[in-house]
Amino acid sequence: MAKRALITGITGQDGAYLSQYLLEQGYEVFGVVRRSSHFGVADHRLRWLGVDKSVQLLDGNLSDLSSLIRLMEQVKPDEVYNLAAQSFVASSWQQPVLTANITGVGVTNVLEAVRLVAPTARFYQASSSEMYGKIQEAAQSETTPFYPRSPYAVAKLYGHWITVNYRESFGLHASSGILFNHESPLRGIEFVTRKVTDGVARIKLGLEKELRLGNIDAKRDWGHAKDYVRAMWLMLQQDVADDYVVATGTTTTVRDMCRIAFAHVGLEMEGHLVIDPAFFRPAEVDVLLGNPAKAKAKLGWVPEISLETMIREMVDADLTRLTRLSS
Ligand code: NDP
Ligand code: GDR
Repeated sequence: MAKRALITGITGQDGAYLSQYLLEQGYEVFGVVRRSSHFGVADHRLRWLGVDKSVQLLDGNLSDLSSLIRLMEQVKPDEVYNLAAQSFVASSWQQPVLTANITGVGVTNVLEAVRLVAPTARFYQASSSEMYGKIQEAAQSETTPFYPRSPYAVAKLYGHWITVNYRESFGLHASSGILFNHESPLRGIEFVTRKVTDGVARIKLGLEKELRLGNIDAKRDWGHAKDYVRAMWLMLQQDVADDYVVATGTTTTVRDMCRIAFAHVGLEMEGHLVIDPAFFRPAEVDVLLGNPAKAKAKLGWVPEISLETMIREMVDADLTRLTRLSS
């Protein structure tokens, strides 16, 4: 019998790549979709990967426990991946209570539904390197203390610890993946890599002249979403649930990431890049650098796609999209 996976956040970047990966492994894939007035738009990432017809989308919301209980009864999942969240750090200062409710307490709703209806299902929580915030160690591992710097990171920290707590309290097979930034052509346009690759493509095509960014001195450990969803799956295949850092072990400034994108289309960054204070954050995470040694040793996981390859793939995808739109 095919294994059954239930994914919250299936319409997001990771949800799309995880669906594709699980379908390749022979899973039946179910996804939670929140109701929107824009019918037929939510599954655009699944369509991009050509998997929209192969997954089953079901109505639910992380803030509605009864919807999650009903979904667990209906799907009877072997594995539950909780990827849904208000995931944009900058928005979390504008909507701190919603962020706490969905990104934080929403995790408890999913865990409660699992505990009450599907207690033998394996559970994955999408935790974040943002929890390290003002870093307490040069390279962050599973033992590095946390210091969150945004309402988003505070909410994620709650989600992380409630996952650990349900594992320890109720014996759930609940794992927390502390994933560092991961990107792809399916990344939301508001995140810096995609904003840059879309902006560079627009400048190349003569649609825009400048690209406006905030703090380009910030450093991130960027990987590819395709590599990172494999690590999520590997965590749930272990006999014992645990927490893992997933990262490349290399950190790069926003400035240098930007330079890769401009260079790919033969343009100089200088002359196009404008620093705009509107994009600075009330509190910044200056640098993140993950130590993925545990994931390598225990899961046999190593990233395969470099930052350079990924940024070039993203620029090419944006050039294709924009060319299609304007033709
Ligand atoms: P996205 O922002 O692309 O996707 C978020 C998903 O959550 C979307 O499917 C969205 O649905 C859904 N969602 C939001 N609110 C609700 C709600 N109330 N009920 C049900 N679903 C909801 O995020 P990513 O794919 O990039 O990230 C996946 C997860 O991993 C997130 O939890 C994120 O915080 C976390 N993470 C991401 C990292 C990254 O670098 N990408 C790194 C570390 C952690 P809709 O389509 O309707 O908006
Ligand atoms: P982040 O990603 O906050 O790390 O969260 P984002 O790409 O938004 O920012 C990365 C860094 O770039 C700086 N920056 C800008 N960011 C944006 N979005 N727009 C700009 O114009 C800009 N200019 C500079 C930011 O200040 C920051 O330092 C992502 C999300 O996916 C989270 O959900 C996830 O948990 C973490 O990664 C790990």
